[in-house]
Amino acid sequence: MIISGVNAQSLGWTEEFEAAFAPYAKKGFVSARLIRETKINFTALKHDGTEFDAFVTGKLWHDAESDADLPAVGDWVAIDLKGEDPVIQAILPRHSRFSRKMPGKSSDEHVICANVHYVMVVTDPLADFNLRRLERYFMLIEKTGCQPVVVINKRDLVTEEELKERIEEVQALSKVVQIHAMSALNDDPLEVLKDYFQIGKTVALVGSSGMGKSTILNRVLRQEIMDTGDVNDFTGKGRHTTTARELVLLPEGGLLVDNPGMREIQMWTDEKTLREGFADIEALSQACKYHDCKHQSDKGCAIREAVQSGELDDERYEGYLKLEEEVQELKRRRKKRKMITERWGKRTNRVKARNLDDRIQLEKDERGEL
Ligand SMILES: Nc1nc2c(ncn2[C@@H]2O[C@H](COP(=O)(O)OP(=O)(O)OP(=O)(O)O)[C@@H](O)[C@H]2O)c(=O)[nH]1
Ligand SMILES: [Mg+2]
Ligand SMILES: [Zn+2]
Repeated sequence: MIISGVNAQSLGWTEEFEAAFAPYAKKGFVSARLIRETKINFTALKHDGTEFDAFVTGKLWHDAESDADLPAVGDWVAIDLKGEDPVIQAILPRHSRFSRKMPGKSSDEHVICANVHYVMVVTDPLADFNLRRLERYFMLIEKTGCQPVVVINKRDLVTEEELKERIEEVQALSKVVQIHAMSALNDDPLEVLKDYFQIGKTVALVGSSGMGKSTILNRVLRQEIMDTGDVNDFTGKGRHTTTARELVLLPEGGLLVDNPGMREIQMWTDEKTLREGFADIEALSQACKYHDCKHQSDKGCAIREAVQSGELDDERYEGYLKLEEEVQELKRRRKKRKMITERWGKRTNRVKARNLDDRIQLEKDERGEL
């Protein structure tokens, strides 16, 4: 399929990508942006609007330390078109990526979309409206270098007074967030959100299932490309209407990624971040009598003394004791992922196999079964 009116700029190509791509251009690879993810491959879009399926090379799999090192929708990649199948050889450095923690037990990173400028959190003013969850979204967005936008959709379901209250509550949470209230059914989302739909700028729609993300996308596109549907959000057991992640070009310029509704939106972490959270306690441990102090029953433990004197909170101390366990768990999962990746990689480099547990959790979450 060829999409007309596409050029490098409208797809978000910049001088930085051009520079990063130069060594791959020498090898005869082409650059393309990933616009859709399926179980085994990606759909890529070239600067001229040509769409094609591409597979991930075994080497990328092999070198990936975590999920974040694998391609995601929104990525610019270098593709080798010379063989039988187009193969993604490299990911060009991302200017941003919006991630969350993998659903389920893993604390690993799940990249929702790469090279995003605005993350739009869509919520309603009623049952879904949750300040703690919005706060988590803001923390995640802050980590990525994208700009947060909150869309309070379905304003037709509340009074002006109630709506005003909701807006003020969100405002109080963050100084940098832009807030828009609308009804995707009665208002024109393209008009309300026009500041974000600019040539070459990528907007990601996120939020719980049934909030109207796909309705917004369809109206902005002036056509029904995404299924929309009623979801029983009180039980949260309803099937999600959108099941795949897709980046689309808007007729007026700009790019929009619709996402399946997400129930879990938590921080992902790595060893450094885990340790940073306990920097004060690690500093205390310098004063422990024994170099290999386990900070439990050892004599002369500065950390335990701080707990006894009330200087250090008991719960934080417990949390610190679990830190090593958590770091080890993180490492164990990475190793497991790598092994599975290699096994699958040997079988076929076409199959994208994340850590199997993660993959299952991810799919459950996106089908609304979590
Ligand atoms: N009352 C009202 N209903 C709306 C509004 N916007 C969307 N809806 C309805 O909400 C339902 C869910 O909309 P979708 O666009 O499918 O929601 P979604 O966020 O894409 O959901 P998932 O794909 O499951 O994540 C549909 O029945 C829409 O018609 C609105 O502004 N007001
Ligand atoms: Mg949808
Ligand atoms: Zn100690």
